[in-house]
Amino acid sequence: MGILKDKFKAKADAAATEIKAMLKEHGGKKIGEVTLAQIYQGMRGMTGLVSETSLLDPQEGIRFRGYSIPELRAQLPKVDGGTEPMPEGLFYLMLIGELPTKEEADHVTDVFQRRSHVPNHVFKTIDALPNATHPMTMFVTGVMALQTESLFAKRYAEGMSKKDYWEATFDDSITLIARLPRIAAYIYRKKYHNGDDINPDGMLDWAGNLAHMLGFENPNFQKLMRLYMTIHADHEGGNVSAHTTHLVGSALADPYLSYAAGMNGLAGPLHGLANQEVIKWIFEMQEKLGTDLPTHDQIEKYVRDTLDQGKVVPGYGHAVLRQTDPRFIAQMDFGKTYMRDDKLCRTVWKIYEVVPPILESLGKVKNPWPNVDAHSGALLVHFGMKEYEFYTVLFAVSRALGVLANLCWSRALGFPIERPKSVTTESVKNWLNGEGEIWGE
Ligand code: CMX
Repeated sequence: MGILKDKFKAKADAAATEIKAMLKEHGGKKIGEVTLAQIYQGMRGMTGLVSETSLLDPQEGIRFRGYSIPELRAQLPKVDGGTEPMPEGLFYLMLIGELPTKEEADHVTDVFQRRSHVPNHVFKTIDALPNATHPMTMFVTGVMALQTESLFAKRYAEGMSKKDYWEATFDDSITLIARLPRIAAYIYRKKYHNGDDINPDGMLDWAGNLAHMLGFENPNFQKLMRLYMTIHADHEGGNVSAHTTHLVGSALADPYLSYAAGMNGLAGPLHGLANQEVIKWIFEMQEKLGTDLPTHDQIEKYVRDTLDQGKVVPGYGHAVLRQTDPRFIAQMDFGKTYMRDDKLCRTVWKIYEVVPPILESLGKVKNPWPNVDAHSGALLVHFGMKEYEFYTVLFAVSRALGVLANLCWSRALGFPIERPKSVTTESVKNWLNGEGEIWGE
């Protein structure tokens, strides 16, 4: 077994023993109560999942294994001469539960490098799609084509024992993460650069190599990719992409199938696709107003028009967060360091002043503050990546780190198939009238 796998197994065995004892003693304890509104309205605030890799506080934002985003930016290992964390280090932290040393993060880089070869049939499958296909469709199709490589599927078909599920999941997860940058970059070059594909550089780290294969050699773009891949990786377990990956994985679908399912959810405009919607919305604003530096009043009018048309303001609001997303702040900090005078970034910062009071005034929006997607596109445009339909693919590559680390834990802890109870409105009405129970099978 590899070093990372050995460490993971030791941690997982200890955690499984602890959880077993905890459930034996406290398994009957109740956490909260479920209301009718929660059942009908997206299960908000209903605790129903275990996700070991990160925890979201509505006021403070995300913590990965206890570390906030500013702490991670300061404490995670960096490439030599680098300023932003290595996502490999975050993956180690989520998987093992401890901050890695530089050597340990470099080990993850080595493992990813060794496993990064993408078989040719994956490219052929992507090539079979029309060039107008949305990049997220190409990406998920590429992942599905790669599923031929699943060790989990192969070993399950051969009669693998339950006690080995974690190991096949672990191996598939590492291999899949290692290969995603190549698939993502291939799609970008195919769709927007006449198929002028760029070979990987065996000396680069995971995110640096992604920047290279996309065709951006500016060292600050590499820094951006490291930051981007770190902050988008995980947002506890209940968001659509994480929850879907977990749900599909609970049926023992292999990591390729589970991750692809989760990324189909990420491609929804209320979730990850919001990052493309933000830049599309700002570009349309610039065109409509005839300026690339709109005033406060012009933005306010445009926002009100958007709302009057029955649309949401993309990049604002959140189902759990109730403050400005620390991932937005980290990106604003990056922008103020490397592109203080960039007009698009300045517009994003002005929108940040304009939108929250307007959303607040509607009286129904629970969180008027910006989320991660409100800022990411402007940083990419600065370096020349204007093809906003591609942005969610970058989110998806990063999100693999969190959802697949989680899948390893779910299999190591032997979590069962997910199967919550649903009800019909008829049964709810009967229950309200005192004519029977609705719980239980
Ligand atoms: N603009 C306009 N209206 C908004 C809004 C926004 N940015 N955010 C919420 N609202 C509205 C909702 O549509 C809802 O209206 P109705 O009652 O008329 O249906 C009302 O306010 C209450 O919604 P909420 O409880 O505050 O928010 P939800 O938990 O239902 O939804 C989210 C959360 C993110 C889907 C929503 O805020 C939204 O649509 N935001 C814009 C899209 C976006 O940026 N998504 C990315 C989220 C981060 C990510 O996953 O990547």
